[in-house]
Amino acid sequence: MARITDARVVVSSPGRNYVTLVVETSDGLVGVGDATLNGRELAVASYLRDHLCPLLTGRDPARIEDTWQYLYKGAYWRRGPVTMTAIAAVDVALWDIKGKVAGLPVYQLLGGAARDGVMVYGHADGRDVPELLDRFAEYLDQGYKAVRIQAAVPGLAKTYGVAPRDGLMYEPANSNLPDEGSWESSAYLDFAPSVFEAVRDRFGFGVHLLHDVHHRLTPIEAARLGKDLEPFRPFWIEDATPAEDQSAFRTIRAHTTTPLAVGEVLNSIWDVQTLITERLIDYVRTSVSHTGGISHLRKLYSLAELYGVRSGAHGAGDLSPIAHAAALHLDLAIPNFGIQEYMGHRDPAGEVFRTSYTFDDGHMHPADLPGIGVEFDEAAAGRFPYEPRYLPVNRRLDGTVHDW
Ligand code: GCO
Ligand code: MG
Repeated sequence: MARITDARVVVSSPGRNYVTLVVETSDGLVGVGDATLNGRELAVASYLRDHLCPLLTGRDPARIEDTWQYLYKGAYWRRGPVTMTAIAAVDVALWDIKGKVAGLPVYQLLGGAARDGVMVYGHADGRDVPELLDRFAEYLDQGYKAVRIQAAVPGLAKTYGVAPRDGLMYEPANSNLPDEGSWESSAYLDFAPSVFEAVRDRFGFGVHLLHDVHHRLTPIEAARLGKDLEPFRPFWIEDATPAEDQSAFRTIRAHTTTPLAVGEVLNSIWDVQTLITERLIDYVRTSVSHTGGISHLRKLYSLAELYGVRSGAHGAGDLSPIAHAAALHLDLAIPNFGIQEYMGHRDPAGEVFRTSYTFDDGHMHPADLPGIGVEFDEAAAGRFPYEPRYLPVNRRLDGTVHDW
């Protein structure tokens, strides 16, 4: 029987910070997992390094479920982003190893492909509506069938989801103190429908439109937004209210047929149990990296399947290419797949993470290499040392801290 001989954590910053777990076995195989929790990276790195890695050495890498239960129940302390991201990294690394032992891509171990490819959505943003329309057209040219649309709200200095200038990411992380966004729900609510209207007027109804509210509205405000957007038939509105308040979705649901998505900040099946079993949402956004790995997310998706809720996994660029590959394997295999977010990764991430997944006509495929299909170049990672970064905080115009 093979044994785990080493488990180590690599924190690097090829373009942005990533935490990577590397697991080695006595038969010479290497598995990798993503443990990146944007803005709180070192907490997970420590959880792994100081608490989980010492428990992994000597274990049988084939026993994925046993290891998951051992780490989860053995901690005594339950759930939470740090714990669930750390366990996820171990879980994905062990699935990677199992695939390499079997000589099969992970999606084959999960039951095989349930579809030919995984529909992904990209991000179009604009400092005004004309700029958004231009960027939207670029996504259509690339073959995307679904695009998220975000435009700067007039009167607000900075809007979530919109890069402040060319070449910057829309969440300009600061190394000293967090950047500060600005917000006023009334201005946003008056403006948002006109963005959808402009996109539908120009591009018609043959493409899916998504939109992220990023936790900013009250339930009744979210209900109003949902109603106002109905004529433009959004694929979903995401995180309309702060995600941790599951019962808020009862109010939204009672007023609108606009599909609802939530869950990227949630970390376990128990965090979304009410949302799913009361059919309060249409898409669940939990990700492989932040929700305990393939083993746990697969159970969550099975629960969702019973209630007609589909997957719509978080796939922002702060999840590493390992996370994206793992997501594609699961997306391909589950019956209730909905859509997968794909923001992509900027160079030099490609020097550190050699991926094999493919994009064609708006759909992705994890490719057929054994395991997860991402090679992690540790030496290259060493050239990009960790840089402390914070996500922005958000304030209303009167200075009150608001959800970012
Ligand atoms: C999304 C997101 C993200 C988050 C980011 C935080 O893609 O839907 O909301 O971009 O803001 O992942 O780290
Ligand atoms: Mg989001």
